[in-house]
Amino acid sequence: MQTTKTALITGITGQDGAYLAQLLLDKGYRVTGTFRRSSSVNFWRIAELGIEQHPNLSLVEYDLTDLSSSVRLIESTRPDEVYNLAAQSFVGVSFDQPVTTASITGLGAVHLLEAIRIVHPTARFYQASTSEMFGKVQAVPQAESTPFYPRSPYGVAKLYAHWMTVNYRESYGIFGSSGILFNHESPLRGREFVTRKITDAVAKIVLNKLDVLELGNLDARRDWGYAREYVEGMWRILQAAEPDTFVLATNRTETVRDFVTMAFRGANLDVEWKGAGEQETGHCARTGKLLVRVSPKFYRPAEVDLLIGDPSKAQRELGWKAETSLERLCQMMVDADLRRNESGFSF
Ligand code: NDP
Ligand code: GDR
Repeated sequence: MQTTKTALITGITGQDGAYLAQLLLDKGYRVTGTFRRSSSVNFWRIAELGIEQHPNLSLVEYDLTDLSSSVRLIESTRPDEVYNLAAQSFVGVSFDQPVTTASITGLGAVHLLEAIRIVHPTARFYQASTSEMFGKVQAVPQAESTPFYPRSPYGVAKLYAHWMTVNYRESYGIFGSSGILFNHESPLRGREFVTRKITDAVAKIVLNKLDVLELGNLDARRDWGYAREYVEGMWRILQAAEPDTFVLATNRTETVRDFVTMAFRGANLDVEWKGAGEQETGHCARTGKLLVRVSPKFYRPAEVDLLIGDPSKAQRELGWKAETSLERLCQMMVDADLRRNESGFSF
């Protein structure tokens, strides 16, 4: 059934913002999406989804680090639902830019919560929390009740925003909910993240545009799902009767190495692994050609070794479940990157 609701999405130029905007527009929402002023605005994701010119979509400039802009944004849009997806979201960069990350990813959420409290307290607020808040393994699998132990400035900033969301819920009765989402990927994933870096490199290697893929820690384990399904979970979180916290995950974990093997297989190449640690290399099983090597420059000062989520609360209370297998997701990404690189038009 079509709705007459309105939604505000911060970070519409990102992976999740684009998919969520499409989902809400399909449901009949009027959507305002925010983007940052920059010398070259990147609308390629909403363009690729075909919603850039949608009559129910408005795009407004906004920077999350500015409190007064946040107040004016909420005042002028008065949305039924606010999805706070904007963030400095790259864990690696957060070690180099801890203060910027704290300001955008941590305080930014509080600017929106304050704006809602001051001018529009009936809005429902979704905070994009993350499995990075679990960080150093305290329990397997990780659920809503698992203790947090973030391992990066990004994880710490997100934990602050997470607890502030809970605090505004408990202190002021704001409908503030948090989705603790495990890694989710897609053909629209940014190329700085490992899955897309891998699928883009596989495409380039196959097309002779790149020699070797260089990666950091191949042993890290992640619970990778399909982003399109996760934005549906975000929406369901805000449709619940009460504000709450939910884990969204697949409950399957694989190493970065496994994902590399899977991605090359998706382009009909089998990888053979040799050596260990910084000396580890991946070779074409047929020709012996070097395809992958490890470079310490991609290691992080502190690593999150093992993430695997327990999404049973979301399944029980929201009817949400991840459906797409990692093999299918990886193939989708490889195919998209082969297509883009063949056409010479790859973001
Ligand atoms: P992206 O990095 O793709 O998108 C982040 C968005 O935030 C971009 O639109 C970016 O704009 C915007 N942004 C960054 N800084 C600011 C700022 N100062 N003011 C306003 N907007 C800003 O992230 P994803 O789509 O992958 O993730 C969405 C959210 O979910 C993020 O908060 C992320 O931390 C969180 N998350 C993501 C997970 C994942 O696996 N994808 C898992 C768990 C949580 P610009 O295009 O200009 O850079
Ligand atoms: P993550 O995603 O840090 O989990 O955060 P990322 O894809 O960056 O890293 C996943 C794992 O791969 C290892 N790795 C590499 N990572 C990158 N980016 N580049 C490399 O070359 C490389 N080699 C190995 C990393 O060390 C790590 O262990 C993502 C982001 O979307 C966050 O915003 C989100 O909150 C979490 O997922 C859940």
